[in-house]
Amino acid sequence: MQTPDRYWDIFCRVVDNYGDIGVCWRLAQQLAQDYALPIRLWVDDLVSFARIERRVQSHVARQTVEGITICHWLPDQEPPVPGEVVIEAFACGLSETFLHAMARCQPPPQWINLEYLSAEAWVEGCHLSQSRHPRLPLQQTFFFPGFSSNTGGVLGSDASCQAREAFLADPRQQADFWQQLGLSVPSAEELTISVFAYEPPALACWLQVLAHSPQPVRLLIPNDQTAKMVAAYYKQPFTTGACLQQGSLTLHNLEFGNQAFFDRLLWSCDINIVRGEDSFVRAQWAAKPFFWHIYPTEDGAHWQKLEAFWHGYSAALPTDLQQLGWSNWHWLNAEVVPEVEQLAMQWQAWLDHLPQWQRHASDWERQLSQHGHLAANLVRWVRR
Ligand code: TRH
Repeated sequence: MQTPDRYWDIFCRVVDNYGDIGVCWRLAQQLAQDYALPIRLWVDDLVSFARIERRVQSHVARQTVEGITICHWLPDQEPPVPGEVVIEAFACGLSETFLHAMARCQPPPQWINLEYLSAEAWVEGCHLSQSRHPRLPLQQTFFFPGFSSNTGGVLGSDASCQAREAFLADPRQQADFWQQLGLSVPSAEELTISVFAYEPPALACWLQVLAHSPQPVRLLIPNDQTAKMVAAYYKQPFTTGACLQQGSLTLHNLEFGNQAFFDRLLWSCDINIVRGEDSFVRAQWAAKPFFWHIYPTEDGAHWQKLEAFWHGYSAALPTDLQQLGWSNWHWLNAEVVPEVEQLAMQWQAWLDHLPQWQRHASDWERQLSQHGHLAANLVRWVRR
């Protein structure tokens, strides 16, 4: 028998992209900063991590950033003595060796499986459900983020909302941000849209629509999959820092920054296109109109997830706006590309209601915090 270490261990396996580490890093920081908890974050892919957090060195096996111990998680290289709380993110799978080490602890660590965020109804029934290990004296608890009081809530913090308010109230901070990007402050008539998506089949069609827009449009595209599509469409290089222009449309390729940079990008734009899980949540906290390009799954199950969220998100809107909003979320996610004329009409109809979308985004942001933040809910449950 051994006593568990004082740490909270978070295990993260990067499946692809940045969503898994994005969620784990935000959670780790919040637990460390707001609750003074000693956090060890185990990540199997430090290269991806370093892309969204510059202070992380991808070749260093153990390092400390923001007071958090970051360890390169290699097969069978887990801590010999587990921490008092073990958070397994997205069922990433703990090794047999580590599970046995957990089973030797007295008391055994609180083993929490942090699941993916979904607005689907079944989540409420599964949140905080428990499962016994088939052989070892261990029990895991499934912690489901979600959008109701019967779920774990979403990751967010009062401090970040206050930072957003301060940023939006301060033209100097905003000007500094645009300067950091090497860009001018957008003019009043210009529409700024951040585009952090995957590879939407309708992208080229939408770019054509925007190029003929009656007002100037500025797209800010982090250097990832969508940027590659842009390069292919225009048959021109579109790497970090590059700028392309067509008609009313200007496209800028942005270098990745850390999560605080990404938040400021969302706060600075009139409209945001986001994807995955963490960027999707941050767009909601940005309180700006947004489109969700959901992570597509082969079995098409992502449509249910998308519809479930849209259903809740749009519930307070009049029916005509619900339909208009959904039709625009739909083309972004659809495999079938619409006709340019059709998309132009749909898009313009949506834009004509921009003030309503903006009000709605602000209302939703206020509503979001009512279910408690995920980190707070997690800590409360562990200390129950
Ligand atoms: O990058 P994502 O789309 O990835 C994930 C994974 O693919 C995962 O397998 C899948 O299940 C999941 O999506 C749903 O996820 P997301 O949420 O968009 O995460 C991106 C993270 O990158 C987020 O934390 C914000 C961060 N980021 C920065 O920190 N700086 C940047 O400049 C940019 C563009 C993003």
